[in-house]
Amino acid sequence: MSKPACNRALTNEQYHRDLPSVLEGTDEEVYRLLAQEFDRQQNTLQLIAAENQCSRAVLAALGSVVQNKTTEGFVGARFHGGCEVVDCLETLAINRAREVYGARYANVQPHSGTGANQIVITALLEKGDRILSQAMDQGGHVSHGAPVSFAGKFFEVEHYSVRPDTFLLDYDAIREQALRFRPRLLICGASAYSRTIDFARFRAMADEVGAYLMADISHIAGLVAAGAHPSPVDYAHFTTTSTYKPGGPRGGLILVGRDFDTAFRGRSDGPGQPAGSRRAVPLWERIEKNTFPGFQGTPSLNNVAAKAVFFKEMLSSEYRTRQFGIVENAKVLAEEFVKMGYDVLTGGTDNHMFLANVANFQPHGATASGNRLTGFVVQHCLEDCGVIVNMNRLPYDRHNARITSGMRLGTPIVTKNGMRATEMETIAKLIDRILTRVEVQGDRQYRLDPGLQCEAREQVRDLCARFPLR
Ligand code: DSN
Repeated sequence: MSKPACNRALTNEQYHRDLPSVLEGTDEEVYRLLAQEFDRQQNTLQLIAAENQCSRAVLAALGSVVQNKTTEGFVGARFHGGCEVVDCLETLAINRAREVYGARYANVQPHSGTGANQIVITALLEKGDRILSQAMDQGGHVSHGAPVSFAGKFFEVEHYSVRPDTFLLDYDAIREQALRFRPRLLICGASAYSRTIDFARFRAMADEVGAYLMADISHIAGLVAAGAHPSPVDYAHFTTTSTYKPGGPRGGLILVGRDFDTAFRGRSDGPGQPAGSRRAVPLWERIEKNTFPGFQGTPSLNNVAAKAVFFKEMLSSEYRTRQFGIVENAKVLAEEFVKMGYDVLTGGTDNHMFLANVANFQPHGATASGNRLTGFVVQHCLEDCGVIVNMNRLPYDRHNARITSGMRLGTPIVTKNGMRATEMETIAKLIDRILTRVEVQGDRQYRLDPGLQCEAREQVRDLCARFPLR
């Protein structure tokens, strides 16, 4: 009888080495698609404000055997054995996140920014409670209670808007709305708003109406960490963010500052409740219980490991300096568009992104058909030329979300790859050259000269070759 084969155990180094080749040998189709996506990212200009580019160290942490580990609960109170290593990883991630944001409490388990918001919302509210948040088409986020979202279905939601003349948040009007509507949760934070958010004013409103304040800083989380945007951590009861938007792995994060041990007040904890009838639960504990078992099962522990790596990067001077570079680049890009006659909302930006109303753009002598540009046409004709942006519905937009009048541009990735003011000027001129020559034939139809398309693609490829993925 032959002896059973006894394979020699690999070291960690050997096991994880050459993972792409292992994939190629196992599944060539997926391997090829991943390689194509690498080429796409390397050879086209990434200007989507919500996107960023994580480091190779973060990628390495994502692609490790930590992904195999299952457990529920939190460090020190797990429901499975074998957690001694992942406990250390999660503790490291928590401590680093707290240091990055000066927070008293950090929860690194949410699977996404939207998940982090849902955890906070359902930890605080009972069915039918009221939420006041910025409308999605006014720059807010779908997870803040848009009718199509989870929160929009189970809670009573009112939205606040930006001013129709300036497109700025009108804090006095929001306060009046809060006084009338009496929300139990006030949400601030945006995905398409280019100006500084006054978190202190939002907290004052929340206190005045007895609401909790949640600040979703996903888009500006890197800027906040570096001090390039004021921090909400000690103003909001809860600060949430996705971790990929500031440049880390996919995932979410919940932070609590000075309110971390404030006692939770339920809807039924008002007058009439017998004194001492309930144990006062601090806010952090409420969040933790609602993360597990309330909302999630096993955290993605490889993402938790990658978050730890990313939070260490966020503490570096290279990361912090880059956040100011992102803002500087966005300002230069916006100014170039203003100079060329584009309708940039609010006239510019304080952060990493800006919006332009392309329907108001009058190309010099182009668009022979007289049709107006739409966000859809802009996104697609730029993509034909290797420039990746997204159409965005603008406040008071006459188009729906699948057409839009807006173009949203952001600078996190081009800045990460080393581009500066000169390149922002080049990018602005390139986009303008395409948009002045595209022939708009309808809200979704256009014709682009193939010669121009080739030239533009060549220029983009050259630019990207000089500033490769880092
Ligand atoms: N929040 C979306 C955006 O801003 O594009 C992506 O998650």
